[in-house]
Amino acid sequence: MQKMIKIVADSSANLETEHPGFASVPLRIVAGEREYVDDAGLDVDAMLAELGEHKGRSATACPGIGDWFKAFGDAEEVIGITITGRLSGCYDSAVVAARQHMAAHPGRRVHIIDSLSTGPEIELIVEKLRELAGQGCPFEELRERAARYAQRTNLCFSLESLSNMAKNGRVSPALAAAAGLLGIRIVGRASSRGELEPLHKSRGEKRAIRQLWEHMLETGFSGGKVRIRHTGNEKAASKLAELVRGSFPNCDVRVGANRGLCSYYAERGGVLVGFESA
Ligand code: X90
Repeated sequence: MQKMIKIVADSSANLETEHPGFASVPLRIVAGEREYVDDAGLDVDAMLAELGEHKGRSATACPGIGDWFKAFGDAEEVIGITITGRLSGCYDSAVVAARQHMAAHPGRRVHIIDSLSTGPEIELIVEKLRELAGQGCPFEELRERAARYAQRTNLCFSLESLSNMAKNGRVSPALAAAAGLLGIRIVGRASSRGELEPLHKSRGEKRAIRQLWEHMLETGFSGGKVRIRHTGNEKAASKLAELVRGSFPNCDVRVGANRGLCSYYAERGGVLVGFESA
């Protein structure tokens, strides 16, 4: 029997449910004495409510090397994928863990992919990895095909607040100030270098959703898969899904909620969209 390649992703992928061939590696959100582990046990709504009350600083922490070892387990072959290394130490810690793991277990193979993105774009790549691994695709080929697929996946978003991004040095205070204006949403995308790239300052949610949809079409969306993840904004997420289905009735589009890490940074109202382009 062909051995199964294990797929591992950090919790920014919003895929907290583990399966035999898949493990999620949690990031942490820290606010004063409180620490929230972004795993299946996290109550995201309660976390957001508590963070809303919290007056002091808050921050996030990427997984340690030991967390990655745990996720690799005793699999012979592992492909891991992380949030963009431009904004997080996740990729670096995964690479160190992979190197040590292979040194300790000769014959085993671990490859780590930097998604240069987060959330629902990673979700799409994980779906592809699982599909190919399930078909028995060999390790080297899986690496190559995943890299090729990732060239036609994209992430765009609409954010009502960038205050946690700015407080943790991940975007400029000037951009965060613009996002903080009443009714303004920052519509943007993950750049090819894996950074937050603002595209529009949209007035009102309706316009923001329109701009997301236009951006998708301009980027070459033509009815491929779409994964929409929101933080407390099912309404906007569903509206966008309707727009997509209006033009592509048979499109594979799914709407879901962000887990802890994405919710912390996307904040209430935030919508993240992963989509395939041609
Ligand atoms: O290592 C850590 O502590 C985690 C830091 C993560 C920082 C970025 C999180 C982004 C979450 C926000 C909007 C999308 C931005 C896309 C940029 C590639 C989602």
